[in-house]
Amino acid sequence: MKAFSTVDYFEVEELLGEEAKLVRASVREFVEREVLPVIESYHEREEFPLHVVPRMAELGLFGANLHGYGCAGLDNVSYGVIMQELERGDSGLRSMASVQGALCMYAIHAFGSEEQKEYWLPRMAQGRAIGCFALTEPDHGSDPGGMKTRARPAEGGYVLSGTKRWITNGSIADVAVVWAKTPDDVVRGFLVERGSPGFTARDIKGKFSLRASITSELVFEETPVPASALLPGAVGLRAPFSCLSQARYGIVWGALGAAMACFHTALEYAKERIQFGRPIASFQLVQSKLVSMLSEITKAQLLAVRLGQLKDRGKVRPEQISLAKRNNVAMALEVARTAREILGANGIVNEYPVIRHMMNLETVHTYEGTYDMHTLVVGRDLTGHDAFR
Ligand code: TGC
Ligand code: FAD
Repeated sequence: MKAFSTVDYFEVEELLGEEAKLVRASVREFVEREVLPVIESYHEREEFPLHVVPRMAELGLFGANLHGYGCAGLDNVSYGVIMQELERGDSGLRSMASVQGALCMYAIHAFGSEEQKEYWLPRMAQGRAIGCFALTEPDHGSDPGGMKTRARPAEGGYVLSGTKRWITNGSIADVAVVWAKTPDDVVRGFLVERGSPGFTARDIKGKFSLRASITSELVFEETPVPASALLPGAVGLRAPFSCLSQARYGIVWGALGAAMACFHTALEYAKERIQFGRPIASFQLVQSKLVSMLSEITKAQLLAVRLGQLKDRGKVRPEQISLAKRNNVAMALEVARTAREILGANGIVNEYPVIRHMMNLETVHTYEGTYDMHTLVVGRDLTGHDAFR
């Protein structure tokens, strides 16, 4: 039985275009052949499988919905399907691609100079350069507007000082998109290259979640950057937030991939596992869990496709992305926990992917805006009252 047909109860595939179907097949094959056989060992060692980057680039997965500069220029539904298939493998894999494309390449594409675009985008699309996106700080996570990192004008450019934390791809990145405030208190974006004086990256170890992903702390101690490092079009918090909208959109689909992997594993397990002389799939309580999982996945699939269609028409609002990110990640986490439960003791070992997805989704629930932040974003949109402060 094919995994996708198992988790396509409402024939959502019919709503995908031809491009998206082709993309799904090729990314699925890549993940099944090259990622699934090795991902548990990378997870165990707390390493990212760096060797898959050239293949991801060859498949056009970096910045796939961006146009020009060597990017694939796919529609947003196809882009979403890529994120879904990557996260069916591991959230860390999708994260790497999200940060590279939706955060870093998008920032350069949307706010960079022509020179910056021509230099970085083809390199990043080809996987010859890796990027990271440094917004969060040790004391400013949900509230990035309070950031302490500063960019002081100096001869020929700026001097950066401050610390960024929880930065995906941090220590493997060739370029960091760093958000800092200038003396007029305005947030600006800078492209800081690896090896810049006073710039160090240290990995955060001991994570129980997203272990097959690099997460780092970046320190800038009086780091000089040339004037050409400034992203000219990025002025104010709106700039990093619009990058977040791109990445959150990808997560809406990615979470579906993790949920599908868990559901599929639980269903197959329930059919095979015998207790009280019968497959556990024959018990009403187990069926009830499987049906609830399927029902939530199906609703989330329809939400993702509709969001993609709105994005393709240029009609999507950040608040709609917030609602979908909040919903689909919470759904995936619940599906993963229920799948874990159906697997009994086998649910806690790495012979099955469920516990890894479940732990990964704890991060996905928190990064790119926590569940509660997105509740408040939609709450503000509905009521007109800001409940953040
Ligand atoms: P607020 O006053 O709401 O907004 C400031 C300005 O930004 C505009 N804006 C947006 N624009 C585009 N897209 C969005 N999503 C936008 N959200 C806000 C807004 O219109 C305003 O523009 P202007 O021109 O009027 O100035 O700002 P606030 O300080 O009240 O913050 C609101 C809040 C809490 C929603 C925001 O700060 C927030 O989203 N917090 C969560 C932080 C977050 O998501 N961090 C993510 C870090 S990156 C990451 O986690 C990567 S994980 C790796 C991976 O993806 O795999
Ligand atoms: P806090 O902001 O301290 O929040 C703690 C709790 O308080 C949360 O439950 C939150 O919802 C709640 N809370 C906060 N404010 C309010 C309020 N006003 N009302 C109600 N509840 C509230 N960041 C980057 O910039 N780049 C990256 O590449 C990146 N990658 C990451 C990778 C991993 C593995 C992780 C774990 C994080 C990553 N992040 C990254 C950081 C991530 O975006 C932040 O962790 C997230 O925004 C939350 O910030 P925080 O952890 O400081 O939590």
